[in-house]
Amino acid sequence: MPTSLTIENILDLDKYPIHDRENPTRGNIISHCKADLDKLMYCTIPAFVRPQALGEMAREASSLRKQAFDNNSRRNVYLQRKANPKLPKEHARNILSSTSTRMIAYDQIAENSPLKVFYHADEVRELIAAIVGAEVLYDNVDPYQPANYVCYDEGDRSSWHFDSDNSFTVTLMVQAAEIGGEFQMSPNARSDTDQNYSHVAQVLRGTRDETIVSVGREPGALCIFRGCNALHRVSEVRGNTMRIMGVFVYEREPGILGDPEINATIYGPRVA
Ligand SMILES: O=C(O)CCC(=O)C(=O)O
Ligand SMILES: [Fe+2]
Repeated sequence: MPTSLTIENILDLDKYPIHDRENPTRGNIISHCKADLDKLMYCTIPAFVRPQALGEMAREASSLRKQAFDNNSRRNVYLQRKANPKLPKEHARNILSSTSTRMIAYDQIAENSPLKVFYHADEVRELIAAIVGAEVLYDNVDPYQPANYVCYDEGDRSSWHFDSDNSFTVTLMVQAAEIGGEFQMSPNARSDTDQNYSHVAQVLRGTRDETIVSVGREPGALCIFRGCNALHRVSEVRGNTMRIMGVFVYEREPGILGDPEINATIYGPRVA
């Protein structure tokens, strides 16, 4: 891995001149992405990261795979692991499904990793801020959360859920699975003011499949989505190629840390 990796080694700045605020191509990327995010609840920038940097990320994630925390659980869409006996069996809160992913935390990733160089680059953070309509964004300062690799081996999947903390989620497809590992979304499943429990339960029971879209992504694609209100899942991975996702956490306030109890469930007992 090169020791003095810069953002130009990771992104093709000729194709995506995001370092130049006056460049009309940057403006176009922002306006397209903003419009998609508003309308579809997600946007993607295809082939954003150079293949060589993706290769380095994939090699790093594979070499860290043995140290990853096997995050296997049964959970509801609100990321809770227990049913609520006061609510009916068929209530959305009481529908639990299995999830299994392999989490590689920020502290396990090399300082000079292309994943971290990408995450900490001002150009990237400022682009994302413009797309999500934030005046400024800050890096998360938790020891484990800011940038992760999430790996899916054969049989792994992430069941339907809403992301809890943030109004948007940022992912980078590092390596796709041979079969499966599809990112699916039911975009307007709830809103900030309406939990829409009956609709959510219908999606979970498979009776609202017409609301589900597949978000196609080739390796190198950056995806920003409204994971807080768009119900989403990753279908079961098949075949020998590990699905590797980079996941990034940006904040609207400086100095934000994760909740240690939640961290222990995501990254394992070593962080407790
Ligand atoms: O792996 C993905 O495509 C999305 C995973 C996910 O649900 C998330 O990062 O919140
Ligand atoms: Fe999610």
